[in-house]
Amino acid sequence: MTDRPDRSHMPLTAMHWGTYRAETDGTTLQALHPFEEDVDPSNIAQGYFGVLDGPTRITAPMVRKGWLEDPEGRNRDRRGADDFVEVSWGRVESLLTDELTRVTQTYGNEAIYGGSYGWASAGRFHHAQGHLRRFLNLIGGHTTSVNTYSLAAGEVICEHVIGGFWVAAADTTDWQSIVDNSEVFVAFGGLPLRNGQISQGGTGRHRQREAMLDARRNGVEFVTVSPLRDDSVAALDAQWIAPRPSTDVAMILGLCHTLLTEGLHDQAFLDRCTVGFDRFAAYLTGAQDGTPKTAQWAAGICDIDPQVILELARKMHRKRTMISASWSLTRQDHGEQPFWAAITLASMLGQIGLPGGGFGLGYSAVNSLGLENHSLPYAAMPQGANPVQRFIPVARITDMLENPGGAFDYNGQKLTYPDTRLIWWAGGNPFHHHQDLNRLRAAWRRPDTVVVNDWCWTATAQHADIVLPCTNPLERSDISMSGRDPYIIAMEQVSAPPPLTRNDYEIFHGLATRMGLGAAFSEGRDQDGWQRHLYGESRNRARAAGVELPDYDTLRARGWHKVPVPDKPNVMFEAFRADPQAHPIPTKSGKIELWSAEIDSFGYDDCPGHVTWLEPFEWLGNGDTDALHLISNQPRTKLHSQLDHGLVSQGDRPGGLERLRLNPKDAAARGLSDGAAVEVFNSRGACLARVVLDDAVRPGVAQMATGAWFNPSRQVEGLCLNGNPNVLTEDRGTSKLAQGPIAHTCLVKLRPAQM
Ligand SMILES: Nc1nc2c(c(=O)[nH]1)N[C@H]1C(S)=C(S)[C@@H](COP(=O)(O)OP(=O)(O)OC[C@H]3O[C@@H](n4cnc5c(=O)[nH]c(N)nc54)[C@H](O)[C@@H]3O)O[C@H]1N2
Ligand SMILES: Nc1nc2c(c(=O)[nH]1)N[C@H]1C(S)=C(S)[C@@H](COP(=O)(O)OP(=O)(O)OC[C@H]3O[C@@H](n4cnc5c(=O)[nH]c(N)nc54)[C@H](O)[C@@H]3O)O[C@H]1N2
Ligand SMILES: [Mo]
Repeated sequence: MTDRPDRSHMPLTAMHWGTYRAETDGTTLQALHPFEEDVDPSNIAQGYFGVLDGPTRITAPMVRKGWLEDPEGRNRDRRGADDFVEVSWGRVESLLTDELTRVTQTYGNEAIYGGSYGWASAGRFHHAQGHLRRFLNLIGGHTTSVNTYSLAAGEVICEHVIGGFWVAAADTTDWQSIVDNSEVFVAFGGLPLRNGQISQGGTGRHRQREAMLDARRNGVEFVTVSPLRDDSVAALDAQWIAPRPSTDVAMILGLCHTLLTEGLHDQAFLDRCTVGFDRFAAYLTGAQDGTPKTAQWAAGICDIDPQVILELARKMHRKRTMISASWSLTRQDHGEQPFWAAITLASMLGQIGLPGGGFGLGYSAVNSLGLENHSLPYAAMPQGANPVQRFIPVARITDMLENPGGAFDYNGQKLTYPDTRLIWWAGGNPFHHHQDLNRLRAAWRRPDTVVVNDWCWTATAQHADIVLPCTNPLERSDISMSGRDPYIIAMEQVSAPPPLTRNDYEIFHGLATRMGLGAAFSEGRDQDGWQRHLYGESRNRARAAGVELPDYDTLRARGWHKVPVPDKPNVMFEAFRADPQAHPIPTKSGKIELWSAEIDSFGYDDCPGHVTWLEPFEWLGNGDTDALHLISNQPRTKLHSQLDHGLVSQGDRPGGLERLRLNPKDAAARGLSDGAAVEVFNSRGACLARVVLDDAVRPGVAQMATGAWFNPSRQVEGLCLNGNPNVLTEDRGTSKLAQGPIAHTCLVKLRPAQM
C-alpha cells in the first residue's frame, strides 16, 4: 500500500494470521509492521508484545511436584492444581527416557497418546506435531488421531459424497470467478471476515474482504443465513435470514422440496453427474416417511417465514448462484448433514462446474479458501512410519481416557480405545479446544504421565506433569510456505528466546540423542540443513507442477517470493461437469453421491444413506423456555487460545470478562442490562461473562467467542473464571460416521454472577 513507509529492509516473520516486517533495535523487538503486499493486515500479531517474557512465559523445563514425589501413583489427583519445580534439561531428559521406557515396555507403544491436535505455529520446518510424531515413531510408535476439530464431520461425509474434503477445498471456485459470474451468493453460516484473517501455515495477502466487496460492486446479491447478522460485513448489504441454530438442514430440505415440486431442478445434471437422487427424492416428497419436507415444514423447524424459503429457492434457480456452507455447520450434532445438504441443493440447481455457480465449503473460514493460486504439494518434515495402527477420531479424547478397551464406531469400522498411560501434547491446547472441559479435566487425571511442549503457561501446560519450554515463531528462522497461499516467506529470528528454551526440533533431537537415536532423528542435518532440504524438495515438487521457485539462498536474500497466479480462475468440478466419464471425482461411483450405498450399508441410525433432518439432542426446539442457544464461534482478536494472554485479546474484555452478546429482547426478559456480569451455565458447567447487547444477534441466541484460557475456580466446582465456553459444550460425536465435535450445539441459561 502506497501510504506506508518503506520497510522492506526489515526482516520478515510469519504467523497463521499473516506476514509482518519486524522492527528491532538490534536486540529487542520494537514493532511488527504489516507486510507491504498485504492489503488487509490483521492486528492479531500485536498480541505478542508484553507476553514474550513475564509470568506467562515458560522459561525452563518444569516438573510437577506431586509427580516427582510419588513415582507409583504420581499424585494424579493433583494434576492441574499442583506446584512445579524447575529442573535442568539433562534431568528432564533422563526422567523422560525412563518414563518412556517403562511405559512402552510395560504397556506397549499404543499406551502413548501422541494425537496432539492443534494449530501450533506457521513455518514449514518448526512444526511441533511433525517433530513429536517423528520422535514417537522412532521409538516404536503411538496412538494417534484422525480428522480435525475444524470439520471432522465435513471431512468424513465429503469422502463419501464428493471424494474428500481437502481435495475439494483445493479445487474451490476462485473469488474472481464469483466476482465475474455469480449473481447470488448464499452463505449458510455467513462469511465471517474475522475468520478470514487466518490461514494455516501463513498468508502473504488477505484477500477475502477485497473479493467480497468486488463481488458486491459487480452486483452480486449476498444472502447470509446465520444467527448473527454480522457474520457478513455490513458493506455487502446482505439479506439476513436467521433460522434457529442447528436447523440449516431443514431449511435446505425446504429449498430442495420447493425446487422439486415447482420443477426447478436440473434433472439432466442430476442424471449425468450424481447418483441416488431418486432415493433422496422419495425422502424429500415424504413417499418414504410420510412427511413431505415442504417450505412450510422447514419454516416450522427453523422458526422463519416459509415465504422466505420459497422465494430464495426460486431466486437460486433463476440466477447464477454460489452456495457456501461454513465449517461451523459441521461442528454440530449430526454435523455430517449440512455439507451433504448443501451439495444436494447445489446438485439440484445444476450449476456445479459453471463459473460462479455450484458450492464452496467455507468461504472466509480461512483466507486460503477461494484464493486465486496454484495449490502446490510442498514437502513437510518426514515423520517416518508409525508401527502402531491404533487411532481415535480426534475429538474422542475424553471417551478414550474414560474407557480403556471400550468399543466405538467410526466410518464403518468397529474400533476400541487403548489404555493410555502417557499423553504428549506439542502445539495444541486441549484445555481450550475440547468440549465439556470439566469432564476432560477428570479424565485427564487417569494417565500416569502428561508431557506438554509450549512456550506459555496455557491451561494444558498447567495440567501437565512435565513441561518443556519451547520457542515461538518470532524466535526462530524458518520458511512459511503452505501450498494454499502464493507467498513464500523467509522467516528470520527477530526476537531472542529466553536462554533455557529450545525449538521443538531441538527438544526431540536432544531426547533422541539421549536414547541413542540422535543420528536417525537428525539424518545428519542441522536446523538450517533441514530448512534447505525441505525447501529444495518443495522446489522440485513445484517444478514438477510447472512452477519455478528461486533457490534457497536467493529466497533468503530476497525475503519473499510470490508464485504467479494461474491464467484463468479455477472453477470447482469444471472438467467433471464437462465429461463425468473422462473426469470422474474420487467417490465410489465417480459421481456426486446424493445417496451413498456405503454409508447406507453401515446401518447407522444417526447417519442414514442420504441427507436427513435429524433433530439435534439440544436446540431451541426442545429446550426450556428460558434457554438460549450458545454460539461459541472463533474469536476476532486471536487464533483460538493463542495470545489470549496478550493485549489485543485482553483489551477486548470489558472489565476483564469475556463478552456474551445477547439480543436486547432476551436481556430485557431476564432483567439484564448492558454490561451486567453473568454466569452462563448448564448441567455441564458454568463460566463468567459480561453481557453486551446487540440486535445483530438473533433472539434466543447468545454468542461468546472461544479462546479464553480455561481457569477453573478453586471455590466453585465447574466454574471457569476466564469465560471459556467449552465448560458448557457437550462432548459427544456428531454421529457414528465421523465422531466429530459438536461445540455449536449447546443450550445455556444465565444468572447474575456472584462476584
Ligand atoms: N466451543 C468451541 N470450541 C472449539 C471451536 C469452536 O468453534 N467452539 N473450534 C475448534 C476448532 S475449529 C479448532 S481448530 C480448535 C483449535 O484448538 P487448538 O489448535 O488446540 O488451539 P490453539 O490455541 O491454536 O493451540 C495451539 C497451542 O500451540 C501453542 N504453540 C504455538 N506455537 C508453538 C510451537 O512452535 N511449539 C509448541 N510446542 N507449541 C506452540 C500455543 O501456545 C497454543 O497453546 O478448537 C476447537 N474448539
Ligand atoms: N480470527 C480467527 N479466525 C479464525 C480462527 C480463529 O480462532 N480466530 N480459527 C480458524 C479455524 S481453526 C477454523 S476451523 C475456522 C472456522 O470457521 P467457521 O467454522 O466458519 O467459524 P465459526 O466462527 O465457528 O462460525 C462461523 C459462523 O457460523 C455461524 N453459525 C454457528 N452455528 C450455526 C448454525 O447452526 N447455522 C448457521 N446458519 N450458522 C451458524 C455463527 O454465527 C458463526 O459466527 O476459522 C478460522 N479462522
Ligand atoms: Mo479449526
